[in-house]
Amino acid sequence: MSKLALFGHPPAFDKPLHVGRPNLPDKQAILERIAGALDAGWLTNGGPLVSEFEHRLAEEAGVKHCIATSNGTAALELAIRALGLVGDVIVPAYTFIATAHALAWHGLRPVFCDVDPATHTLDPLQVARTIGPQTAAILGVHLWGRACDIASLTSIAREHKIPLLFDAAHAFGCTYQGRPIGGFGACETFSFHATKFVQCGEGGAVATNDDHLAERIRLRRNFGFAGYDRVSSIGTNAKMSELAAAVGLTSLDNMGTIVAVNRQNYGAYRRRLRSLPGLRLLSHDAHEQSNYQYIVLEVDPRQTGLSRDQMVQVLVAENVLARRYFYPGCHRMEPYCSDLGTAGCVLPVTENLADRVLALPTGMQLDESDVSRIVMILAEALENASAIRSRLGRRQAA
Ligand code: T4K
Repeated sequence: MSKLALFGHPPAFDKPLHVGRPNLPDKQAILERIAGALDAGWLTNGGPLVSEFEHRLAEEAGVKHCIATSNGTAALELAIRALGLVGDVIVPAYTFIATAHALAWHGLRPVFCDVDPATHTLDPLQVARTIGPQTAAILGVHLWGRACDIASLTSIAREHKIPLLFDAAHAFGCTYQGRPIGGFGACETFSFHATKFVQCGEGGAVATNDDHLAERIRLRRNFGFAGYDRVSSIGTNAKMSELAAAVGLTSLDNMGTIVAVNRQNYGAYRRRLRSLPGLRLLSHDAHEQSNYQYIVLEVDPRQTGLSRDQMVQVLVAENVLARRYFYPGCHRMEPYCSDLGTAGCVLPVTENLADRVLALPTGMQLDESDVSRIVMILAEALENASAIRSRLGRRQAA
C-alpha cells in the first residue's frame, strides 16, 4: 500500500523544499557589510561595495568589465540598448520570459527559434535557417548553466555580420571550452536574483571585454550621466544598491561552498535516479565547470505512466515544491502568441520540453538524505502510477 501523501499519509517533509531557495551561508557577514554601508551613509550611486562586487565578478568571469545592475532583466535591456539593435533578434523560446520581454520592451522583435533536445540551448542549424534580412542579432541563452554551442553561433553571426550576445542568467561560474562564461560574444548578462546560487536578492551584471560597449552601458545605467550634471545619452536607472552588493559579495565569498553542495546534491540525484525508467536527469559536460544550481528532469510519460504535471502534484503533496519550467514556451505566451508577427510559431522541441521538464530542489536547504527521500517519492510514484492517475482524475472531476 502506498505511503504517498496524495493518499492521505503525512507529507515526507515537514517544511516545504523550494526550487530556488536562496543560499544564505553567512548571514552575519551580510549584516556586517550592510552595517558598514549604513554607517558610511552611502547606499547607492557608485558606492564602494558595488565597485568591489564588479571587480570580483570580472575576476571570476575573466573579463575586463562587469557592470553591476539592479537585476538580470535590466542587464539584458542595457546590453540591447547599448548595442543599438534595431529589427529582429533570434532568441530561443525555451527560456524565462524576461529574455523575450527585454527585446520587445525596446522595440525589437523576438524571432523564436527551436533548441537542441539534448542541451536545451539554441540549435545552430535552426538559427541559420531562421536568419533573414531583418535579423539584427542573435541572443543565445546558456540555459540551466549549460553553454550554448558558442563556436557554431559565432561563425553564423560572423558570416552574417551581426552581433552575438548571451543571456547568461544561469551561467555565472560555468565554462565553455575551459573559459569562463562572461567573455563570449559582444557581451553576456548575468542574474543574481535570490533564486540564483550567487545572489543579491535582486541583481545582475553585464560582462564584456569591449571598452566602448562597457562605457555605453555604464552611461545608460545611470540616466546617461557623463559627469556631475552633464547628460550625454538617453539612459535609465538600472543601478545596483550597496545593500544588494553586500549580499552579493558575501555570496561570492561562499561560492565554493555553495557549488560543492550543489555538485554533491547533483551527484546524489544522478546515482539514485539511474534505476528509475522515464526520468532523464539533464547532464553536465564533465570537461566543463558548472554551478549545478538546477536539477532538471525530463519526464517521459510513456515510461513513467505519469505526466510531468502529475509528477509535480505528487511531489508538492509531499512538500517538495518541484516546478515546471519554462512552460508553455515564450512563443505561446502573450503578446507573442497573438501579436508581434510571432503568432502561429510552432517549435516542436521547445513544446516537447515545456511539457516534460520539471525542476527539483537543491542548494544548501537540503542534503544527501533529503535527495534520497525525494527520489524514493519518485520511485513510489512510478510504482503506483495507475492509482495516482485515478486519484488525480477523481480530484479533477470533483
Ligand atoms: N534570463 C533568464 C534565462 C532567466 O532565467 C531570468 C530569471 C532572467 C533572464 C531575468 O533575471 P532577473 O531579472 O530575474 O534577475 C524566478 C526568478 O524570479 C527569475 O530570476 C529566474 N530567472 C526564474 C527562472 O525564476 P519565478 O517566476 O519562477 O519566481 P518565483 O517567485 O515563483 O520563485 C521561484 C522559486 O524560488 C519558488 O520555488 C520560490 C523560491 N523562492 C523565491 C524567492 C524570490 C524562495 O524560496 N525565496 C525567495 O526569496 O522566477
